[in-house]
Parts: sequence; C-alpha cells; structure tokens
Amino acid sequence: MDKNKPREDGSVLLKERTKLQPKKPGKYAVVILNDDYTPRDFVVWLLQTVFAKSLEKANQIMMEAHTTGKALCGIYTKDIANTMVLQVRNLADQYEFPLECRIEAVKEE
Ligand code: TYC
Repeated sequence: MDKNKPREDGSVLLKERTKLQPKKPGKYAVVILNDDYTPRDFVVWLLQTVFAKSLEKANQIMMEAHTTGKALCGIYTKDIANTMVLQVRNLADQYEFPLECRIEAVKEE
C-alpha cells in the first residue's frame, strides 16, 4: 500500500516516526595546530579572545598543541565552528603568524 496516499477516510498512513523527527545538528571540533613561529603568548591571547578560555585553560591548550602537534579548542555546530576558524585565521593573518586552525567532524553514537 502507498503509505503517503490518503485513504478513503481521508487519513494518511505515516512512515516511521523517526523520519519525521528533525535531524540533530552535527558537532564539529575546532583544533589548533602547532608551528615553530607563532609566539606562545599570541596563541594564549587568541584562545582567550576567540574561545573565551580562562588564562589557565588557554595556557593548557597552547601547551598541548605545542607538545603534541594539535589541541582541541572546543566543540560547536558547523556554522559556529567555521566562524571560529575564520576568526582565528583573520587574527593570525593580521599579525602575520602561520597559526593553523581547522574543524574535524565529531562522530556521534
Ligand atoms: N610552538 C610555538 C613556539 O614555540 C608555540 C605554539 C603553540 C604555536 C601552539 C602554535 O598551536 C600552537 N613559539
């Protein structure tokens, strides 16, 4: 039977309920990458300014990137994550530092 076609009494059989529920927005991690030229203080300032991190947390994130190659700055919806990346790139460009930042899709269970 065609599920979407109205029946004689005018009612419609709905497809599975799950299909009617809006999809949850995906989550995206914003990560910064280490490099040899961007000053540590700039990275800390940027983390406080763009990601609203405390001085202590910003230092911790900067040191993680410095020692392991990359660090998580935060998890956001796609639009917000992209906006954060643009802000980081704009500030890094403005000060002529090669700091790189990117988003990574977070797998949902
Ligand atoms: N490695 C840089 C330095 O020694 C500091 C730095 C830390 C740069 C974290 C980028 O994401 C970064 N000046």
